[in-house]
Amino acid sequence: DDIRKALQAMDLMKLLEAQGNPSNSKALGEHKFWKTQPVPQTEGSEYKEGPIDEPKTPADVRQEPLALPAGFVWSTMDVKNEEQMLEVHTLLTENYVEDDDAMFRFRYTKEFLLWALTPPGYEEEWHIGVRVQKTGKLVGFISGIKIEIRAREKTFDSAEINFLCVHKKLRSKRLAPVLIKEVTRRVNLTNIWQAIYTAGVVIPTPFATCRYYHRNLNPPKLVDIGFSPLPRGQTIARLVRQYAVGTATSTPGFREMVADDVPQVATLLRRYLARFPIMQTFSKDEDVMHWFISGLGREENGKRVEQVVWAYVVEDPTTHEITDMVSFYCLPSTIMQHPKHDVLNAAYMYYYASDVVFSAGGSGEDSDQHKVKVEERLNALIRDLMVMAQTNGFDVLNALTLMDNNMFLNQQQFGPGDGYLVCIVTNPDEPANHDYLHYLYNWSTAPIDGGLNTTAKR
Ligand code: MYA
Repeated sequence: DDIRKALQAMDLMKLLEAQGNPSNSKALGEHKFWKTQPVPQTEGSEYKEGPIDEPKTPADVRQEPLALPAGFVWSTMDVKNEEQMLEVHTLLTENYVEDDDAMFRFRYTKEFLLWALTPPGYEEEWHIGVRVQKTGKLVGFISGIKIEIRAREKTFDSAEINFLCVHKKLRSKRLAPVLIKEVTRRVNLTNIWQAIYTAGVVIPTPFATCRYYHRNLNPPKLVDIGFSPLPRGQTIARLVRQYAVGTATSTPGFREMVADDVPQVATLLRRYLARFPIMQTFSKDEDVMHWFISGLGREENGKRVEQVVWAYVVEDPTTHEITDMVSFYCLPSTIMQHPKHDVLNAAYMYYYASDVVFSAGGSGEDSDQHKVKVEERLNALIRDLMVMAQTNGFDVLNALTLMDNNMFLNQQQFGPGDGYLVCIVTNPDEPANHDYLHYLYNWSTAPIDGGLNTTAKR
């Protein structure tokens, strides 16, 4: 009832959206909101590498929160507080990203959210909720964390925006632009003027377009739930054989990453990622500690903390140097309306790095011989990662068409998805319904061809 009453006040939203954007009142075309924002407006326009807005200082920024329509209030969320985390978790579990056919919905764990929202230097003020004033019910959320980005030659502090969510009953009321403007304001107040984010929707203007690929690790279940088709003439038993990955890893020295590996892994990762045009820098070792070690499962105060990240290294058996690292994170999806299964245990490829790319190969780095060597090492690493994912009970390993992934996706039998979330398509030549798009706010940079070689992201 309260939501319904508050809804009546929501016609105000249209007025509010013009707040601070005088030009908005004239903007009647497509992307009413996005055309007012400092983002590249058209693809193919000239890209002068750098900020789009004129330089500003925090003193130029509106000091009070944006106005919400009557009946709603802002609420900064303390995700380290169990009750507040539960509220964010419930909102996302019931209302976050779904596929077009409403078969699957992301079901981030509380441990995942804590990991994703509290890296070193995170700002509580950037975890922003909207509540119904009367009942206190959380109905909207957006989050930012601080990360350092390098885009081509330039390195800058940035926000990474994620988990934008509006309760299903409040959709299409222009609440999202208010959340986006409020997070922008709070980020700007800390003298940060750029942001990076990904989305399944097309807005002005992506710098990279990726597609999700899926490696089947549990054929009977994936067929059963309609995630992947059973091709005519094919049997489950044959699929099981086709996708078997074994139970033992094969790279000598392959083992779980531990805290002591952080300095070496950090150096290797930075060097590897420096080859890509746009990346998160991981310039501090504590970033590597957070993103790869803090997410390991453990007992805390007698309670089990679920694992979020699975990270592995290859330690050279003779020199004891770390030559490779590879990782995935766990992001289950709710399977909606299935009699037998209610969760899809999905692993998502995360960062990896290998010193093989720096090894001399034949007559030069780009020689065919060198490429073969790189491909062989990466494929071996991913095979071992699949063994670990399957052994740990994951049904599928997902990967995007970024970094060096094109070197192993086909060989390791990843199939192209029909969306940014789910489903192995029957016809791989069919265009995807959704791509997974990468965006920068207030930063112009030439788009990256085919999405390859961008940074990975949670
Ligand atoms: S991506 C995940 C987004 N979440 C979901 O998909 C969950 C399920 N969906 C929902 O909860 C709602 O549909 C959402 C939109 C909340 C997404 N990114 O309020 P509206 C634009 C950017 O009437 P609703 C993630 O978390 C849309 O084009 N803009 O719509 C990264 C339109 O503008 P325009 C989006 O459906 C988020 C306007 O909103 C998105 O009720 C990065 C319509 O508003 C989207 N995913 O709510 C955010 N979806 O008319 C940007 C819709 O112009 C951060 N819209 O086309 C920018 C940087 C900010 C910090 C800067 C610091 C310097």
